[in-house]
Amino acid sequence: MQAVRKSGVLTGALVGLLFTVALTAIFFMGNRLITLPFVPNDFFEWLTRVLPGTIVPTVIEIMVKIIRGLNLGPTDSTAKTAEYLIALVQFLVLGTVLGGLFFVVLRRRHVVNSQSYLPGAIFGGVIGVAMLLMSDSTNSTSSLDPFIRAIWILVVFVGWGAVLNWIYNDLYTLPDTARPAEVPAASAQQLDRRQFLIRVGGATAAITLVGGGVGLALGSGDGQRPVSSGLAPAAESTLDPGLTDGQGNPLPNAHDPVKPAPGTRPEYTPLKDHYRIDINLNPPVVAENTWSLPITGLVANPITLSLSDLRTQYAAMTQYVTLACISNPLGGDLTSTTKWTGVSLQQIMKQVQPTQDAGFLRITAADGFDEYVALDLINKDERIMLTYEWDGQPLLPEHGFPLRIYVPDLYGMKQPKWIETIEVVQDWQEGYWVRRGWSETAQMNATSVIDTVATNSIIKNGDQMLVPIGGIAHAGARGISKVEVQVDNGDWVEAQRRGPLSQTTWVIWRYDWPFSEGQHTFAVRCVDGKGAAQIVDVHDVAPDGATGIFSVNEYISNPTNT
Ligand SMILES: Nc1nc2c(c(=O)[nH]1)N[C@H]1C(S)=C(S)[C@@H](COP(=O)(O)O)O[C@H]1N2
Ligand SMILES: [Mo]
Repeated sequence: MQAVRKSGVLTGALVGLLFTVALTAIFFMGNRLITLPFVPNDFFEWLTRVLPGTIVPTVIEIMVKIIRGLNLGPTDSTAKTAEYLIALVQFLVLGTVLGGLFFVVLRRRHVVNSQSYLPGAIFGGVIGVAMLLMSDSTNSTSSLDPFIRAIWILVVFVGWGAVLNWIYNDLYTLPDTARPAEVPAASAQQLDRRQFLIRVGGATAAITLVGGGVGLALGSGDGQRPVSSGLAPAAESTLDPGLTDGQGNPLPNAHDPVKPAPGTRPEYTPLKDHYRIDINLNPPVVAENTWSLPITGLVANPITLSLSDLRTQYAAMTQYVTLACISNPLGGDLTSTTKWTGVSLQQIMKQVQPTQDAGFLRITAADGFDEYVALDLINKDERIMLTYEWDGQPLLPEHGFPLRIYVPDLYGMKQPKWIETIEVVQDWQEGYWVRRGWSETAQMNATSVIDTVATNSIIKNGDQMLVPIGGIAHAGARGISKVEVQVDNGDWVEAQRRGPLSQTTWVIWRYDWPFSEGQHTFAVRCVDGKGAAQIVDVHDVAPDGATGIFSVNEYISNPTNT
């Protein structure tokens, strides 16, 4: 094997890919068994945080469009699934490239007679160090001691590099005497290589099956960490499930005579269906017993609060809130309503006493997210609160356990979950998404949506037939003073409004439309509580949130008489 015939790049890439599949299976098993870091996800999360400017938001926007365009399912969970897939593919591509690179470099250096695994082990070690730094900076797939995590990642990558080297040696440093004399050199080597790769492929498949299988069968894995609930099970309720909260308590507007048109989204979102948007594949793990909240900076009286301090030392406040993501397209499902409980920041600011220079709260979160809130705003609005419960339960891990903030009227991007620190500072700065091109103010736009044209719930009114049409209207904390519906470019007709759960939630509206068979276009618009009409100009979500008139076009056929 003296002559260097091929660069080795393709062979190296193939071996790199196979071993990275096995590597992924090993990381998966470690993660599921004892929550060792799942490096492919950590690598993905690291990348999404360091990629400059608007690359990530643009990718998200395209993803949301595809999901909605192809009707692939709920936007948030489908997007997360897509992200997991991207994370996996990205990691495999990286392993493939590194495998090719490794072979090329050894070939270039004419390493043809070595039986050492050292170059590979070093190569793997260098990648391992890079990976453990990335994994550490995201810190979201493992709750284990950093030292154990580091050793695990290093050992696995050193092993990966060493086996890469072992394959290289076997493919490219076969002694000439091992080859039958009558077979031409090239084909003998190719035969060996093919057999060899089949064996490597087999071994890889075995590791992958065992790792993946053990991981799936035995592990509890992350994302399933126990959540302390400590609450009595939901009481039996005789009320319509759409009219109670998660504990079965009647909602404040349960007796409102205006009922939602059949098919309208639930006015109070079941907790499990609340949309979820954040920069993490798996929610950060925050343990209640080690968590505490330092409130420091420009204050006369810095304090540190535990979760139980927050629960017991301050008056609790409960508010019904509709949250929306600035990435929610017109008529989209990235908006939900639930009951938030926490402590008004006015109480806490009174206690810490910001100094003369103090201007803003800088809030940081366990996942590296950060945002700023103006003290002026807090002083004006007692509803701004540190929130520890949703729907009468401690926050779920994916919704920010143990603590998140509520700031009325602003999109979710301004409202950190998993809060870790609050520092009172003098000057405003751009928060996480603002630095990536999204709105500085992020005030919620007024929006109205048709959820249903309920042709199978027609109401007979004398000889008239009425089709209930309905949906939601929302304008942040500004309320809704009017909803109007237009059919086929006719006059705008005012719809009925159901009394909302609070000033800051969406309003359920309905319009009982006099039926006529045929193709029809239905449109809706609203006016906010301050008299400002919904913006009709069509804008996509970036950078200020979607605007425009929502409409549906449908063929309405004569209901079969029964
Ligand atoms: N720490 C942290 N907080 C965050 C985010 C995040 O990525 N990290 N995403 C924000 C965005 S963009 C939205 S829309 C809301 C969504 O909250 P939810 O997932 O609980 O519905 O959380 C906000 N708070
Ligand atoms: Mo968002």
